[in-house]
Amino acid sequence: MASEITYAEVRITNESNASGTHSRCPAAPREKRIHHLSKPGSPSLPFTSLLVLFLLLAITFLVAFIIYFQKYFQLLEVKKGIKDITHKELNCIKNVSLMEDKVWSCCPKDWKPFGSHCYFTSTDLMASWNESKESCSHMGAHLVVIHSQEEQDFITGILNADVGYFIGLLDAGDRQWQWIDQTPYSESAVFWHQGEPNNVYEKCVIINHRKNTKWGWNDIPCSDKHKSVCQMKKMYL
Ligand code: MMA
Ligand code: CA
Repeated sequence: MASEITYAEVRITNESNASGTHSRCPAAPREKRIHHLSKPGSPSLPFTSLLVLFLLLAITFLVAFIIYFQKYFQLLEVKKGIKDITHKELNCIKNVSLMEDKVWSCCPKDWKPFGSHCYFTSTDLMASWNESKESCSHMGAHLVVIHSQEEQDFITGILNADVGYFIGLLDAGDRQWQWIDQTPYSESAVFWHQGEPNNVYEKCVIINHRKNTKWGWNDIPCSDKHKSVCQMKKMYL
């Protein structure tokens, strides 16, 4: 009996050890784990998320602020540009470009677009080189500057073969050819008629059509009266 009791006691001890560890142990650490998660975590976790949220909000505000001011200044520039435009009517085309801003490229009405420029042939009476230069200038343009075969071909394509047109090329002295927009004069892109330039006293240049050499340049006296071609940069809105 006594041994049975002892056995029973032992069993109980064993059972309590065996089942107790299995049943209480997961409960005890679970409680402990909850305490660990909630006690130090309960003030820091929401605090961290609040901090992250605040930082995100701050970054979003900052980005929005920067974008807003960028757009604002862009708009100011466009407005200033529009004020500077002396032309009442523009023809614009929407550029198929990935560039987000300044999508529309415009030329004044009656001007012809080519590349990044607009071209205009004088409709008024013939004028000297200086008068022609002034006339272009009043329209926010300058006498045409030609830097490639493509440009030369485009320009001659819009001209009348029966008359001559002043271009923005000038002899600064001693056959020092200078473009009116200060871009360099390159011997690799010149379209002089055969035998031209031929006279040191002819310091201005026209583009005209000759039966033998077709379209080309000729140096002439600046006081001669001719039509002219004006050029300006396209306006981007
Ligand atoms: C001729 C020829 C040119 C010159 C002009 C001046 C008609 O062309 O000599 O080189 O510039 O005359 O009018
Ligand atoms: Ca000449």
